[in-house]
Amino acid sequence: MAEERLKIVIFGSFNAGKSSLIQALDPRSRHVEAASDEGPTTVAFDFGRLQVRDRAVYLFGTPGQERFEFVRQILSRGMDGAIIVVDATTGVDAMTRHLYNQLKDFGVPLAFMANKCDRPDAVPEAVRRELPGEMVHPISARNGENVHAALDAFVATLVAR
Ligand SMILES: Nc1nc2c(ncn2[C@@H]2O[C@H](COP(=O)(O)OP(=O)(O)OP(=O)(O)O)[C@@H](O)[C@H]2O)c(=O)[nH]1
Ligand SMILES: [Mg+2]
Repeated sequence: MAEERLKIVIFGSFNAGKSSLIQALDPRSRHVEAASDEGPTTVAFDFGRLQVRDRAVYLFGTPGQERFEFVRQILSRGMDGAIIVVDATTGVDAMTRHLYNQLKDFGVPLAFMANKCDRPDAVPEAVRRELPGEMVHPISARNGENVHAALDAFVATLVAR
């Protein structure tokens, strides 16, 4: 029997922690980055792979910078689900809203990850309040806390469809 595959694309503002999340989920993941004033930034995409609930999950991380809209569009083709990473120390910003609106129009299953919850100034409850009715999982891509459980919960909703 052919193994079922799931393509999940990771979106979010510049610096939210998309690449770090994929790194935490798949330590062997690959990342195409360039130097910027704020450290390495994704200019093409991140790619990771892992097994979740008997599914081969393919993770594609997008660049957060606005000018890479065309890359996000290419990576979005054929996706089964989308994750929006939000920096829980800065909250839901204009870029996050823009991505959210686009993905809602697209009609793809969606979950949010409130990232950087290892930091004392992270406020995941504020992120959740700003996104009524949406799945919001608090995580830390840095120390890996809750990343697998959050992805597992999202994949469960995709499989149940
Ligand atoms: N404290 C803390 N820092 C984090 C966490 N996740 C990411 N960071 C830091 O945030 C910065 C950005 O992380 P990236 O994973 O590169 O973010 P990105 O969303 O891929 O960024 P772009 O590709 O440029 O849009 C880096 O300095 C990371 O070390 C986290 O869970 N906790
Ligand atoms: Mg990145």
